[in-house]
This record gives sequence, structure tokens and C-alpha cells, in this order.
Amino acid sequence: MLRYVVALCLLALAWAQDCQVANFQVMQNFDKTRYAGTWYAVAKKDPEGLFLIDNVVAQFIINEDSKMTATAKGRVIILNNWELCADMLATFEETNDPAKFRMKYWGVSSYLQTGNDDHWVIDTDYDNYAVHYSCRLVDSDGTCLDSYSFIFSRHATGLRPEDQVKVTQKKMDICLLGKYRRVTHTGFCESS
Ligand code: RTL
Repeated sequence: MLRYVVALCLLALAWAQDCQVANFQVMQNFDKTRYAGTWYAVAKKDPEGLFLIDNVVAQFIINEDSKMTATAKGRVIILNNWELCADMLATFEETNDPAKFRMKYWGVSSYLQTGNDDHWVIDTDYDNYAVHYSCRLVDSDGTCLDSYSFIFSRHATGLRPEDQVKVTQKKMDICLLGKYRRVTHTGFCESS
């Protein structure tokens, strides 16, 4: 009996949850200067199609004109079975919300993917963890049909246990709890 009650409560909670992309809370008073530097992806939720597989490391830079740019590396498999380290570059266009950017990205080599995605910082403490989110396609009901998200850590070894709790709550808030996979770091991109 108790099992049914718990199941019903969980179901009610899921229904009550607001999965409208426009209502997702992002980082308040986001400070891109504090966000600059190296972030190691420790978990990710993939979008549809080709994507970075593992060994994902991003470096955010704030230029003299105060604009944010980034580089990112990660293992990919393209053209069916060509495994390589993708060397990516990105520029960010600011919006009315300091935590919401439009990201233009492309590969250092022309055969790598180019794109123009939303880049939202959902939460960060700047020194340990960050939760990133991007919705590529919003459904007619306002929920996301094709999203990707990275959980970043300042430490290559992973998240501190105290941050895991906060990150789990944020995964739930953006309706992606249970959809992440761990991102391993094997040194694949370190030589290139
Ligand atoms: C993240 C933030 C830092 C800068 C960039 C990012 C995203 C990179 C992506 C790369 C996809 C590459 C593929 C290559 C195969 O051709 C969000 C890490 C650029 C989405 C699929």
C-alpha cells in the first residue's frame, strides 16, 4: 500500500513540475569574470545526433572588450568510425539575462560541426561546479524536445559530495534528472 502511495506522490510531483523552458531558473547575477577558466565536464545529457563523447574540457575566456569566448576539446567519432579529439571554438552573444547567452561554435578543422545554440548557466558557485543547459528545439507546449546539458567541475577528479546534492536538485529543476551519463577523462585529448 505504502509503495502505491509513494508512487502516486512521485507521479503528482512530476505532473506538478514546470518543464517549460522559459520558466527554468538560471544563475542569478551571473558573473562571467568569475566563470572564466577551465571546467571539466563530469556528466552530460546528449542532444540528438553527433556529439562530444568524453574527455570534454572547456576553457572560458573574457577578452579586453569584456566579451566571453571559449575553447572546448572532446573525443568524437565522425564519418562512422574516425575517432579524434575535436578542437572547438565559440563566441557568446549576451542577452537581457546575464546567465543566458547565444553561442556560435565551430571546429578548428572544417570537417567538425558548426552551430548556434543557447548557452544557459543554470547554477554555479564559480569555484567548484556549474550546471549548463541548452535547448535546441522547444515544443509547442513550451517543453524542450532536444536539449543538451553539461555538469562541469573545476576539478578533473569530479564533483565534491557537497556539490552533488545541489547539482541533483538542479537536474530535477530542468527536468533532466536520470538523463545524464558520466564523462570520463582518459587523457585522449591531452596530446593534441
Ligand atoms: C561547450 C562550452 C564551451 C564551448 C563549446 C561547447 C560545445 C561544443 C559542442 C561541440 C560539438 C562538436 C561535435 C563535433 C563533431 O563534428 C558547451 C562545451 C564549443 C557542442 C559534435
